[in-house]
Amino acid sequence: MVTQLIGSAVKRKEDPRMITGRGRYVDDVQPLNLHYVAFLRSPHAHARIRGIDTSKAAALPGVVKVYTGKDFEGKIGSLPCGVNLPNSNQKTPNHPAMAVDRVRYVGEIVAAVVAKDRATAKDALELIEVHYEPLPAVADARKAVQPGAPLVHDDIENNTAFVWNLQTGEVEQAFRDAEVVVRQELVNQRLIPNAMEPRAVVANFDTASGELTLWDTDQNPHLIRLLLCLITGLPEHKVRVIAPDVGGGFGSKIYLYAEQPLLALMSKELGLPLKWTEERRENYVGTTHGRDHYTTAEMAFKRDGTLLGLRVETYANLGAYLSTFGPLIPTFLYGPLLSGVYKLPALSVRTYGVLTHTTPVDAYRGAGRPEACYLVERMMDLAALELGMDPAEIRRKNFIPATAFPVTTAGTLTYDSGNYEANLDAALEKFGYRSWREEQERARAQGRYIGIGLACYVEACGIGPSKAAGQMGAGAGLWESGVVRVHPTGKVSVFTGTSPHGQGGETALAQIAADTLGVPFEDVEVIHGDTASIPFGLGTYGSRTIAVGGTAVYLSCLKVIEKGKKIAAHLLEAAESDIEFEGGKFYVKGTPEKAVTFQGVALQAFLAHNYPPGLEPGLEALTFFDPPNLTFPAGTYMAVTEVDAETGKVDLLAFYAMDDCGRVINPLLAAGQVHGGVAQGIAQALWEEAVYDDSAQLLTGSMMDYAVPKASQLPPFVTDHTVTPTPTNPLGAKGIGEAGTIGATPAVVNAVMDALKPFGIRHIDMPLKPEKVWRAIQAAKQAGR
Ligand code: MCN
Repeated sequence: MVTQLIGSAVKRKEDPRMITGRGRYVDDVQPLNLHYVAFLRSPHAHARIRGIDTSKAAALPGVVKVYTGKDFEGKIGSLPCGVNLPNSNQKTPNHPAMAVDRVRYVGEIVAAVVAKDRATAKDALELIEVHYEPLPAVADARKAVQPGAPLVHDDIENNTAFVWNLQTGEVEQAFRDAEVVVRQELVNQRLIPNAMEPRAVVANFDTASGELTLWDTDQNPHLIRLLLCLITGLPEHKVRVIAPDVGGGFGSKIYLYAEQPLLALMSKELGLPLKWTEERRENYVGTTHGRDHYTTAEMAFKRDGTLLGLRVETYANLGAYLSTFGPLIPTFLYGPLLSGVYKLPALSVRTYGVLTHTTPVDAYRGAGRPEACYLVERMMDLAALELGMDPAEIRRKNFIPATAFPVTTAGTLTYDSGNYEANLDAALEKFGYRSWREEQERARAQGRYIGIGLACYVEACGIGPSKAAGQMGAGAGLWESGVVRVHPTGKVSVFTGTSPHGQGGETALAQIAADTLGVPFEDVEVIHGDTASIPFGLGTYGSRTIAVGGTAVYLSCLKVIEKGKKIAAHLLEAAESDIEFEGGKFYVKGTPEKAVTFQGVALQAFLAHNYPPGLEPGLEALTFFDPPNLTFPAGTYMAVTEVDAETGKVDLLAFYAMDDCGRVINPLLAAGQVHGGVAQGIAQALWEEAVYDDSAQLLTGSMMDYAVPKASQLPPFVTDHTVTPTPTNPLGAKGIGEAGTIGATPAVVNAVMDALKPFGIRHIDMPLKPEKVWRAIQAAKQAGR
């Protein structure tokens, strides 16, 4: 029986429990005698703490203890930044889990209350008296580097945590040779990840055994355990971290935050199980943000549209402290991707990593790659405008040809495989590019402003290899573990070090295992997210579950089959070299009726009665897979927008995505990933932005002010894919989890700018809210355009 599960649109295994309300999230964990924690957070962006009086709060009935930063001095080390960028003069400020004498952003923790219930803990917060001496603050990265700007950390001059450079090819020469130079300042605004489930922690220290169990809504439980132990001294082998069902993360749940070590140590000291669940307003200030770049870009061309060079300078706002992977995002995950899908001969990138009095910034879906793609794809459209070329044709002219792969780009990455022209052709055909252009002409004749925007993205994901992490100065491996445990009845448990939190990994990994072992899909269960049951793993981010974790599972399946062949050869009285395996059966080559089922072999592996001499019983395999390279998915996206010239309102008429993530494991889930990502990418283009005022107060601190998109604002998406397998892993699969966020944003902005072309408007920074668009139209009209 060949099941052909790989490539099938199998429905998600996890859905029945999720959609019937039986998922189990951290907030559902209720150990006996559970107590609750509430955190007091700074209302000031920058202030000295002159004193904290906790006496009234401590006296409130039901309060167990009130903690301040002094209680943890010497007990919790600096919250870790896991990156030390080479050759960047990086300065990593001390990051206390709880502020002691100074606060540096609104939302920083200054005290904690432990109480018998949530309401009492919250009431007690209001009784804590903090004497703050407010200090000047700065929220904008460009202002923060100016002389005289308030310093976030006294010893970090100009608030500059690092300066990172990448230079390849003869950039200056490229600009001297240029016939046309396109120059643009671009804002890639700050975004706030909005996972459906906010962060939550339950810590339970068992005073008898000395073991700590930490339920944590995260994307990488082993890494959280490692970092937690490194800064608290808790012994790693006596700490169990469990990420049960996790309701989304989009990158924001990768990091070790203050709350995990604080709850761990408070639970240990009090001998009580403790729970903290973030409220949405806390989430807006206490959980990392994403993006926040100010960039100047210059692109050099010949008049025929040939790309000669790109020069980029970016001020990346990192917030008040360097988050766990913060420095990686605007550097190694950004600069190298600025080659895009193009033959770029010369590239120069300089990133200033800037500290400000704002919530720390780290990876948000796409993490550096959306910023790169937005820049490259906006610049290509601006060049097309300047050169009078069709946006599709200027891209086609500069594509890296399919014959060039593997190819090392000006971004110094070696792209594994790609066929960008075939993808563009398939896209233009499927999207009806030509007929939309005709529709645009008709609409213009009627005074309507329709715009068509293209973006051809490439990204780097399937993150490993570990060696690359080392070269980037990141203190983490990037391999993945996968265990395939066959039970005596032939049922299979798969243990993965990845930690899905919405992607459908339980289903996709089961498809890989079931297909490879030839067992029914229902016979495979995927287990993840518990350090006590799975081998060390690195988790889910960088769209790596399938390419890295899936490969580890696949290779373990092959090991199981290899051992199975030895057992089958013995049972069938044949030479091992004569045993074939297909469709769940071991058989003798040329004699398919001489066969034993996978289940029969599994049973013998455990009975070991009639068994090859010298062979260990049992049927289980473990693989740690460290990929030789990243994978480089690519694709063409197209948005069609209509701008109401009277109000500036943008309507999205259509959205199309043609992805190439190599071999697709589950087209339903892959399309789901694209849908979610596209919604987020569109939202950045049109609606979402975190806004700070001049005193570094977050003005968009709740869902009332921060425009998370609604389904009703989005058109139906048309998705399809081309297939260019990667040689990086035996599945041929690249990642798809972030593609939508990467390609959608420039496609939409390009579409709006195309609609505004008759007004002579070149560029408006995101988000393209009606007021901004209206103002640009008014200004253009007044200028007589
Ligand atoms: N898939 C496939 N074929 C491929 C690749 C992937 O069928 N060649 C499908 C699989 O079903 C797999 C899913 O797509 O389960 C995603 O796989 P992959 O691209 O390997 O990405 P990851 O599972 O590693 O997910 C990480 C990625 C990232 S980095 C963010 S951020 C993100 C995202 O996925 N956050 C998400 N998708 C999210 N989806 C939800 N619902 N919630 C989040 O927080």
